[in-house]
Amino acid sequence: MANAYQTLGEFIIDNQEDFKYSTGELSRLLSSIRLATKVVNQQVNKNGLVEDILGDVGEDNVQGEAQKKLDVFANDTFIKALTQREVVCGIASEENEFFIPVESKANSHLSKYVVLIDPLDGSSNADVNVTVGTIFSIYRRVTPDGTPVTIEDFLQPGNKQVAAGYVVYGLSTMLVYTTGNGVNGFTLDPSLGIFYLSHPNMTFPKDGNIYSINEGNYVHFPQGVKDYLKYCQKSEGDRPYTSRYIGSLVSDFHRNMLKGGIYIYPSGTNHKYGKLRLLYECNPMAYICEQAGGKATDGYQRIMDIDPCELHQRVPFFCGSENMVNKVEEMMAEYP
Ligand code: AHM
Ligand code: MG
Repeated sequence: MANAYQTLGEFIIDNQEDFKYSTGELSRLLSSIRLATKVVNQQVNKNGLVEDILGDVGEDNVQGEAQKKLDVFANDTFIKALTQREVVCGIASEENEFFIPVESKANSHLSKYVVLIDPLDGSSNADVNVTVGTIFSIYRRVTPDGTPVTIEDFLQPGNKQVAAGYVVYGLSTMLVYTTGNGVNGFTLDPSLGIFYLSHPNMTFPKDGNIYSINEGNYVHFPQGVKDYLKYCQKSEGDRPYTSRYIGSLVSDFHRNMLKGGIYIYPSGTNHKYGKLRLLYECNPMAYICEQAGGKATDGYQRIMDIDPCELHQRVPFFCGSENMVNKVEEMMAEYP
């Protein structure tokens, strides 16, 4: 049950029994993500000030210490929080070529969960002080407990996700997540370092009037997407719609969920399979989207039913208010 001013920590514990296999493991895992989020948030808020965060990886700062870009810092922070607390048996990150097995130290019981993460999505926005995000996706491993994780544990379709969430480092920092029982959003009070439940039971409006796409790629788009854009821009009924594109999936998605809208990153002659990664970006956002009553497809089929074949696989992504996604799918179907 969602109560106003409930903290995220209280909410995780109170809703523990929602999890199919409730042993407290998933709660500990979510708590570790919450902790890492606060650490990353601190650095995001100081972005542009802290010397370590400025500059490119590989350069040394004046103290001779290796400089770290914000996305590297975020990646290290999440990996550290998850491995040191032994709340996962493996991690795959958009920033790492291979998955990271987590081995249990001493005799402590190793978690059954794997996490896939995009630690700092939209990171090119960080250089210009515009909102960035974190996206995470959690699965139960499929290989036997106690054995080292394998690639199979990570290459699961999105419909097997146990939980997924995102953090938006915006005017305020929000963590939004689902464990398959609706979507709830928590806002960080930076003075106390506590996330409070601010957006219980978030839902996607069935319809909307915002479309988010990088229109600079127009010439590369499939004809179905070009037709849909013409439809959005036509003066008829409640159209033309409004175009809004931050270039940070988390922020574009978040706004569209609150106001009603669609996000599209299609395939194109310049991006054969689109740009976004199935495992780190599309599946978790699709899970949240569906849990909030929206729809997420690759233009033809449900994102969460795609069987992944590699860790960094890209797919076209159409996600948002159900009626808007249905409309663009109708147009895509004209060009199978
Ligand atoms: P990233 O994970 O390298 O940051 O790329 C993902 C981001 C999304 O957040 C955003 O919607 C998209 O890339 C923007 O791409 P483009 O600049 O091609 O429009
Ligand atoms: Mg990303």
